[in-house]
Amino acid sequence: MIKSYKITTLNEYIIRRQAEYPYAKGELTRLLYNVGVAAKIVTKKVNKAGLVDILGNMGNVNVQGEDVMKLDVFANETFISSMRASGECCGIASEENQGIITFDDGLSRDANYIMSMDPLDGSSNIDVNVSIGTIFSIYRRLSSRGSKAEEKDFLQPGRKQVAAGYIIYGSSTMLVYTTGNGVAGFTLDPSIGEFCLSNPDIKTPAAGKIYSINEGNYIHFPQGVKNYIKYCQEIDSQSKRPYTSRYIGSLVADFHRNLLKGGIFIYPQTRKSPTGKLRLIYECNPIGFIAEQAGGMATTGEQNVLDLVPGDLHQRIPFYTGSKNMVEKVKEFLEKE
Ligand code: AHM
Ligand code: MG
Repeated sequence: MIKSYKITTLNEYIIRRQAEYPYAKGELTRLLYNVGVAAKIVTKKVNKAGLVDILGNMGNVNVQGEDVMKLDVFANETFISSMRASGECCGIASEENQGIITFDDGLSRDANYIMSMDPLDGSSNIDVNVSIGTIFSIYRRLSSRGSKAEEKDFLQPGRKQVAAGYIIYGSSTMLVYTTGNGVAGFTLDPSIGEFCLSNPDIKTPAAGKIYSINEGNYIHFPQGVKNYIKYCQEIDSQSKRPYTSRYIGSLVADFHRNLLKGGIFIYPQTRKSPTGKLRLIYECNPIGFIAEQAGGMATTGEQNVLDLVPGDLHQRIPFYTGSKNMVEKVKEFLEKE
């Protein structure tokens, strides 16, 4: 007897969700579809990274005499061209580019959406075969359709996000996204080239046992964070402490693990990065939106991340995200100091 498997592909899922909104015109659907396409192209390159000479610096020449493009530059260009090709995006802000990129051809000018992204996050892990990711965030434009996208379109609070997600290039590639109605995860099946629904309606445990922070920076942390780390390491059987410390150094990978297992990710301000290291628009807003949609939360320590109004495209903030009880706890420690 032939066994049949019922799978739901990313595209089927997006189309099905669109049907839940009677006035939806399929614009966001097409945009998300193209995110999936770009993710597959980048996956292919990431998987080949150890085999071909793609890890060299930009400007290097490979054995065929071709210019070698660094993986992060490749990811940036792939997502930009995929968004341009969708015809549903009028501009992009990328962690890799100083200013915004506007798409001025006929179709894109009329588009309703803009995208902000970190095309390849976890740069220190690119060359060493450790999980890396792409983070994206989609907003409705504020400028009028038919005109060029403007910077103000990208400086909206995270609360205004229409969709956000990430792709993790790990032992398998996964795409996790939200449109504000729960979080769903898809795993790429390379044999059929499709993202298949693997984690419907992801909910993060309210209390976890993992804390993720670069403890090498301990000496530079605010006192409240130092005290919280000590709290995580204390013995207390009721709250299952000591917690486990896990830190990959790729936000996407650290967040993804904690999202599924329960935990907290912290990147506070340090003496080296007095306002924090992670970028509000490209990293914290999309991750914060997913955290909230999964039942967790994201804060700067003082304010909910999604309520911040970005001052500039590359603004950095202190970032605490993950299981609700754990984020509330670290906030208590910060408030005491
Ligand atoms: P990047 O955008 O240059 O890759 O930097 C962001 C990364 C995050 O993925 C990660 O959480 C953090 O930087 C790690 O920083 P550190 O090496 O200082 O711990
Ligand atoms: Mg990054």
